[in-house]
Amino acid sequence: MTSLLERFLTPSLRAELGGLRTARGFGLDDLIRSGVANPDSSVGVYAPDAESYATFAALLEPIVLAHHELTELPEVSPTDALFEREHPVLDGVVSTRIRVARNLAGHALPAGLDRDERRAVEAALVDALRSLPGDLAGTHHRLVDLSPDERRGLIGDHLLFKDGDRFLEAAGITRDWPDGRGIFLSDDRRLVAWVNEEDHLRLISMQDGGDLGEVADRLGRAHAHLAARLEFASDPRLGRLASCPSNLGTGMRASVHARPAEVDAAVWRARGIQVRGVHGEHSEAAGGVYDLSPIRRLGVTPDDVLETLAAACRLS
Ligand code: ADP
Ligand code: CIR
Repeated sequence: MTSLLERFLTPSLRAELGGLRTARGFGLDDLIRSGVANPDSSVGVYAPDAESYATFAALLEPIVLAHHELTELPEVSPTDALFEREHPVLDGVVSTRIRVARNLAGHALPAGLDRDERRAVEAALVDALRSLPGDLAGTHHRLVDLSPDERRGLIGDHLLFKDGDRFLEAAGITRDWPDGRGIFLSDDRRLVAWVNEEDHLRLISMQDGGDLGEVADRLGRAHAHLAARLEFASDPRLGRLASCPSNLGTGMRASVHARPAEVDAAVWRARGIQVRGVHGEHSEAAGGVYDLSPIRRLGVTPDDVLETLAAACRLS
């Protein structure tokens, strides 16, 4: 499989972009480190700052359009309220999860953070997370304070990000690991926030079973609370800005763990659905359980993402 980086970075484009720098000093080499080190990448680039999307648009726009299967960039107006429509209970589903990727305006993206700026991002996020009310309230755990056993347990329970991701590592996103990283868990463990993994914030709502409406409602309430206290980076055509072009737009990955009759990834891809293993991206299925999620996150609304997921579940 050819990465989108390899497909679009022609020798002439490399020459054209080679001398450019963002105001923070990031150049083409900083964007493409991961795809160069990992030729099996599907995308192959991570933006080190928001400005990269403008400075290196000649490379990143074709990648964005191809990934989200668009012919032109849409006008988007991200809202703090995520959902307006009702969503159903999905049958035959093991568990349901929706996450959004968010980054704070005015800071470098994770590939471009140094230790001090990463700690500043962490402090702002933890402050806002600690103010979540009611059923959303919980505890923040700094990664440095979790023992190897505690980390393994949380990863096994699908709550915590894994470490040692070679794609993130090559991009420089794991620099100074585990400093400045952490996980916020609500008391019932159904609202989760990842701090300074691939993005400044991954806000996650998840629970066993298929109650998509309840998972969406929880995420919507948490997102509105945080968006009232933090400024998330966004762009009129790219939506919410993220490290990876696959997460622009809504920044939303809505997934189910399920046992689909159809397990051919190419068939699902043609239906706009990505199949992942049971421990997330680049993992394997176990016991016939797969992770199914809509691929498009840009040029669609959060409600559209959930409706695509619900339609896929009816097919599986
Ligand atoms: P992300 O969704 O944040 O892009 P991953 O694909 O690495 O990242 O998944 C992160 C974790 O979330 C993994 O442990 C994965 O098993 C878990 N996960 C994803 N979808 C579900 C789901 N529907 N139910 C339970 N766990 C899930
Ligand atoms: C890659 O390019 O394969 C990795 N950097 C991961 C890309 C994100 N994956 C995805 O499909 N959303």
